[in-house]
Amino acid sequence: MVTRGFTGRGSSGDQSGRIPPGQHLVENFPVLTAGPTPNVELADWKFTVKVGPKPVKVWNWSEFNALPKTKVTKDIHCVTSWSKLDTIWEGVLIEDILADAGLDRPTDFVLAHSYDDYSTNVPLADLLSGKAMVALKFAGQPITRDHGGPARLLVPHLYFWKSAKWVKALQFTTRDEAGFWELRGYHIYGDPWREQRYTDD
Ligand SMILES: Nc1nc2c(c(=O)[nH]1)N[C@H]1C(S)=C(S)[C@@H](COP(=O)(O)O)O[C@H]1N2
Ligand SMILES: [Mo]
Repeated sequence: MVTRGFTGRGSSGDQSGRIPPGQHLVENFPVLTAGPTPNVELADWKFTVKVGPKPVKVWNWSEFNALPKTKVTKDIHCVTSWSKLDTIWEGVLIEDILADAGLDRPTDFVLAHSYDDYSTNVPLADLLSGKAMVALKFAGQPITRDHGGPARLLVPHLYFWKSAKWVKALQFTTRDEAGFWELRGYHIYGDPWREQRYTDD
């Protein structure tokens, strides 16, 4: 049984059990982006939920910001081996997005799409029950552009490549379809506690 360290928020002295195997702690916040950083103006920003090819609901920035907001404090783990503790995010939980779209569980898998043509796949169960959000703020401030602003997916219990920056759509798929890094040798699921870094881990 692995101790995942959900306790001890605010008592950053006790870090035992919070660093997954093969990871080390950082205090800074590294930027990792596969290509150029997109510039998405709030006036042009849109977020879409699709079932297969079919758009079910589209929000503009002000509509999306009117959805219920939730604040979380989470540890994040990048596959390049850094982990950062107690990161503070505010955004809209995926279940609150789906409720506003009038969707329950159309399929079991989701592909997140980004403005830079990045994508990543996550099983729906890993996006529900307060596990994931479309984050709008980091540490009380709008998310900076290099970290995925105006809005990024946050799925902190999986390796951080699953937290798609500049997210523009969640697409329900019938099968678990590999995204950008999953097609390039990274694990289809990416659990840091089981060290699922590469395809065959
Ligand atoms: N759209 C998009 N999202 C992305 C990436 C990317 O290149 N494009 N990189 C991923 C990777 S590999 C990591 S580790 C995290 C890094 O997020 P950060 O730059 O805020 O640390 O974003 C993930 N999300
Ligand atoms: Mo990464």
